Amino acid sequence: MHDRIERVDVIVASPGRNFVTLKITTADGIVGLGDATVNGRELAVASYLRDHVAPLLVGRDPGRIEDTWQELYRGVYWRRGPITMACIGAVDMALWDVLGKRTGRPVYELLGGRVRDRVDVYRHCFGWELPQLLESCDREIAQGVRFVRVQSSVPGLDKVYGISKDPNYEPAQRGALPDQETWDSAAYVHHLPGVVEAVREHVGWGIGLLHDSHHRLTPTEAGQLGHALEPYGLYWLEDVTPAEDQDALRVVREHTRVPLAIGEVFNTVWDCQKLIEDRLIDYVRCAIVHAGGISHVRKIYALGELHGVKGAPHGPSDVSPIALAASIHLATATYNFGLQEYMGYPDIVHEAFPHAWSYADGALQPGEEPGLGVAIDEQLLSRPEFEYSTAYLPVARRLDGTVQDW
Ligand code: GCO
Ligand code: MG
Repeated sequence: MHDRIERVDVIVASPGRNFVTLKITTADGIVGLGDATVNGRELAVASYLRDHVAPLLVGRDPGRIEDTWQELYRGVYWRRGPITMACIGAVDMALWDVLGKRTGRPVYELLGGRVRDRVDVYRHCFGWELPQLLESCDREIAQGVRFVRVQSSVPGLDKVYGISKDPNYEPAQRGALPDQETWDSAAYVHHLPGVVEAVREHVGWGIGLLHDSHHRLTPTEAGQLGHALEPYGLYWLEDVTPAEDQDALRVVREHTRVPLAIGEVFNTVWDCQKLIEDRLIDYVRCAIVHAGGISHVRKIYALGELHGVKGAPHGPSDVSPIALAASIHLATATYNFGLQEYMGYPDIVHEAFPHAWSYADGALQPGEEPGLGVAIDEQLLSRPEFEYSTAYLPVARRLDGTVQDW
């Protein structure tokens, strides 16, 4: 045994938004960090970690990363799901962080070493009106970004996924209850192609355009939308149908040649096994945090490599700088990585989680610090203004009042 886990702490704090962080400290004084944030269900992950996982970790060899993963997954019987898998993901990240610090190597070197010079990102561009959307694209492109996800309003709807007044887009809203939104798929499918056409005309053909439908369409609607978008050469259409219905993507594929990306809500390789093996998607979007950590997402990418599917991980504001670091390290060492979402963070989040990874010219770099290269400023986060309070994603209903996948 090289070392043993001595302490396990769970830090729930809110530097602008809620984050759950796992901190593992070893007998040799090495600290490993993992992100366990599940947007809108933070206290469930915190309790799972504190009450059920921490006692199992104390005394263990932190170097047994795969064995710990298997025990937390298979040894519990009640497996899978976002809460369980985010907790396993946090432990896994923290143990890779410890291993990196113990060996003095950045995690990407432990994963096989560099296969690419830069981890390209896409940025989230939005505007209620077209001129604002075009400005938002121009701002990113001027800074060297080559891939933009374009999100726009829909006539007749007063709130839409992906759009906000705040330049730092944040879908979770503080309060005891979720906000309510109305949704109309027909208006959206009718409106979007004109928006994408205008953006394509404005930015030219050298920029990759993406769009997120946020799991809202039926397979037929999704097929129609994909077909209508084909002339504008989308880089990908994201989350077109509710992700758990893997056969829906087969129907979408029959109607359109637009590249498809899905998977930010997947938690294991089994959630996307059919999609990958049957080549029903082009990009798999699992986040390191929600799909069991580096060890498990690595297996998802490996399955993807066999079938021509690339990794394109989720990277919104609710994936903390720790999980983003894990994502960058894995992308740096993975041949069939495609594109990283990078929504960015307000300054206070960068201050709360000082990090070696860096962003410039539309790309991320892992940095050369041992481990994941991210710290946590616990003193800053202990200030009363950064205390956790409930925040929820909105709930959407269709025009007839039935619940719509948000
Ligand atoms: C994305 C996502 C997010 C999610 C958010 C939910 O592709 O960035 O769709 O914006 O809505 O992560 O917590
Ligand atoms: Mg998405």
